[in-house]
Amino acid sequence: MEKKWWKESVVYQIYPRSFKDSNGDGIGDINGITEKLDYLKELGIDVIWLSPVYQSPNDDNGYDISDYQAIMEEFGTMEDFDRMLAEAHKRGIRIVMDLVVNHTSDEHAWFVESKKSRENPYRDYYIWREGKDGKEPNNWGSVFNGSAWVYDETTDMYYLHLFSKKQPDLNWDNPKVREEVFSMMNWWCEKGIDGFRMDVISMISKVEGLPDGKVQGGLYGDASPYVQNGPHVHEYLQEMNKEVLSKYDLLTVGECAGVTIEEAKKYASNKGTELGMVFQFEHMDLDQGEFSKWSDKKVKLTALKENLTKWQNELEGKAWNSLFWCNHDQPRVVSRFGNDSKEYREVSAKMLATCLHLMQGTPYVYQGEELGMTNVPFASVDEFKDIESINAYHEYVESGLISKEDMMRYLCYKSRDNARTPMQWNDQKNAGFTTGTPWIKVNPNYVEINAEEEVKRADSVFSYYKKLIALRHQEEVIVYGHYELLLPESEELYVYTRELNEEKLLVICNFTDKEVSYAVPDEFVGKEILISNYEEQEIKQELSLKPYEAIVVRR
Ligand code: TEU
Ligand code: CA
Repeated sequence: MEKKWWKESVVYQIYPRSFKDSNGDGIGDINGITEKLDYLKELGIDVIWLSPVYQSPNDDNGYDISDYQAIMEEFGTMEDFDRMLAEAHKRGIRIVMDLVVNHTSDEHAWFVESKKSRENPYRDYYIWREGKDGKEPNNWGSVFNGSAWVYDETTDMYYLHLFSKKQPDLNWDNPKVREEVFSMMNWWCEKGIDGFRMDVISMISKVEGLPDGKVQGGLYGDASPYVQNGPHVHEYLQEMNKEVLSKYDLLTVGECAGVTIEEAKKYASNKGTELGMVFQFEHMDLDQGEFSKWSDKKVKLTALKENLTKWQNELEGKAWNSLFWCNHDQPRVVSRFGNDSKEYREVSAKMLATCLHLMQGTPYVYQGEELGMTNVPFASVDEFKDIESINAYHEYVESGLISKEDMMRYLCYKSRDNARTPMQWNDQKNAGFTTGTPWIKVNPNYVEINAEEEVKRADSVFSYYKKLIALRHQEEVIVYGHYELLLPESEELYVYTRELNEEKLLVICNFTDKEVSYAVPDEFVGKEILISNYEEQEIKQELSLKPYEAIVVRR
């Protein structure tokens, strides 16, 4: 397998708004990140993925960009950015930027022009269509609820927005759009950034004719078959590779909603013609219900194993995996796949970390995950800030599809705001995130769960992540070894091996709050434990695993 620095790295995702506020306005900022670089150095990560810091009216917290070459005022200045980049590089930490180019903000100069007239030179930068019988051009719903079309009086036409109304989709079929995007990317690369995480990049090419979608559960048609992995997406990414990516040494990861194995092999092929790796979401969708993500269904371990194993096996030697449990769009993993009770929070957070970090691929840690941060006890809908959560609440409750009580329960379980409350730095006011009023409430459990306490304590979740990250840097088998699943039928244990040349590891994870016994394969009996989340026990033939116990054994 071809070696690459980004295959051997661990990435840490920062959601700047919620990371660290340096000036008391209640909003995290770039200088706050610079202040905390030593904390990240201590954790041992190699790369930061920075969620968007560009100028934005913040309809979707920075994922609606009005100027790609300016920094959001609330976050600081371009000088602050340059200093952060230099300080990170000084510590051997690389910085990957979020690239949001499926859409812009409606306040971007291109869209302001585009709206002016049908003849405007920027008109074809976006996707404008005539109405059909006085209604929207098709039945597509937006990801953030409601129709995916907005009627614009000025020119008596509709524009497409797969996300919010303030996020009009760019028309990638227009070569001028591609040229503008590539030149902006080159500008950032020349500045010295180390890569891109590409927002919904699988959605940039739409099927011609924009056909109606199937209506299921909700009120609108499903656009995904016509916008995900569309007809020209690989051609456009190959062009991007040629014009930008191939000229620098970058980490590139495409956020690919709806990506299949076959598609992933094209996006992230080892040949390096498009991207380095993709984020796939199948394992994040296994606990969906009748109303897609709005559900409190629990995932079945066999389903989770089957899915992750498929990705491990099928991409090996052909493309590269990214590994994640969390990001700014997902609830906290310890509350979702683990157990966030007082008794089991720490041990289950460590078990989940072991399970993911021992796989093949590049692991991503989302801010606060390394502390075992949990979901948030939101008390009412007014406490949510996230456009997706607020819109979904109104659409489902007002249409009577979901009761108020059920919807609140689903939001507390799945809302993106679970991941967006401030980073818990210490047990002081506002968890040490800000001296002012935080833009979103702080999880009250910061008094017990916070970085200051965990950095000092040898058996904390933080110290455990630190060990896992260091292990990956030491052991090639963890990066490149072949993965094989054992016990596929077990609903209790996730067991797999990793093998490279003479090296072989056995990873055993108990996903339950009960003791479970396990018959260890002969070759591992009596062998050395590499890492474990309990007091180390001798590896006997018949192992008894404690609740949420995780053990890695070396042959
Ligand atoms: O998310 C893409 C995406 O597909 C979302 O629908 C995601 O599945 C959803 O938020 C989960 O509830 C990206 C960004 O990560 C997200 O923060 C942005 O809001 C979105 O694109 C639009 O830019
Ligand atoms: Ca601030």
